[in-house]
Amino acid sequence: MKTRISLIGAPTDIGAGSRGASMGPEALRVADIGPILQSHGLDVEDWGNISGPKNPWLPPEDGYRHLDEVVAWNRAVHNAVYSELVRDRLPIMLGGDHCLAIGSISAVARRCRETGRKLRILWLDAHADFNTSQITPSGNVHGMPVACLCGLGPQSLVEIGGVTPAIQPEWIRQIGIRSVDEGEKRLVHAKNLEVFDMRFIDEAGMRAAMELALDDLEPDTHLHVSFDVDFLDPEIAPGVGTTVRGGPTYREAQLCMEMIADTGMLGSLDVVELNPALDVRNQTADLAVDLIESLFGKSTLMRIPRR
Ligand code: 4U7
Ligand code: MN
Ligand code: MN
Ligand code: MN
Repeated sequence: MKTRISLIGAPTDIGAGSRGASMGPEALRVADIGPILQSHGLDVEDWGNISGPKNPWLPPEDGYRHLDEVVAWNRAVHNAVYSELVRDRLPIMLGGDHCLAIGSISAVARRCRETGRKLRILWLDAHADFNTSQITPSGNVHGMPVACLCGLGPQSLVEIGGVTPAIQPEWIRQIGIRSVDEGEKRLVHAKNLEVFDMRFIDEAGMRAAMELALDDLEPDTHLHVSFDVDFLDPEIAPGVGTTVRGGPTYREAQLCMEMIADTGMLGSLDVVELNPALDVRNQTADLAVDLIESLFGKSTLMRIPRR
């Protein structure tokens, strides 16, 4: 059956440490995300943007910056993503900063509970996003979504999908990680998160990392990909607020996407943290769209026939 995709824009930088991720959805549309996916034979509906409170740009309070506004945006994302899943469509949430993955993944987890499907989450990111209000160096909620989804966070955020915690730490595989704060590192170890960090990718290669990350899928597994654009090396992807050097190259990122496509199990996607205010001629948005094409099965090279 033809893959039915729904684009949902969430134009906010409410959880970020710099302004501009709110322009991400429009930059991805300017990079032709919809028409390009359609050109590969996919059925694409673009729902336009959801809305939420403006960014008051205030300092953190009790370890969270803009908690009420972050909750409002995540409820809106949850509702929009959940509706598309119920319609049996594949939602692509166009962020927006990464705090919005609390809403999208809460919705996916809720739908998986209702349909009895196993859930696996690939977290492509330079960062583990496993901070809590006690240990965060910044108070920015985009550094906390994985912890919130695992039940470590304020009641108003952890309960968005109805059941707390939304997910178990064992359901996540993190790829490309290279910046983790001190307290966050202890928590990653304590909760036993599966992390394929850049050291692992340097030593074993992207292929081995992805083989291990994808090794326990079953025929009816729902695979969610949370793609933080700062996963990519900043030399190829400058348009993000929190660059960390030493990320995956163009080819490593392509292989990562192609191996996910090969599973045939992609069920939902976040594209977050793209910051057009920091980009150069929309190149990071263009690159993100190029990689998303591979995620949906465009393979760049022909296979050499074997005799
Ligand atoms: B992103 C940081 F301190 N860890 O918590 C924090 F380094 O969604 C950065 O992955 C978080 O881009 C980055 O503020 C969040 C910082
Ligand atoms: Mn992130
Ligand atoms: Mn990041
Ligand atoms: Mn970031």
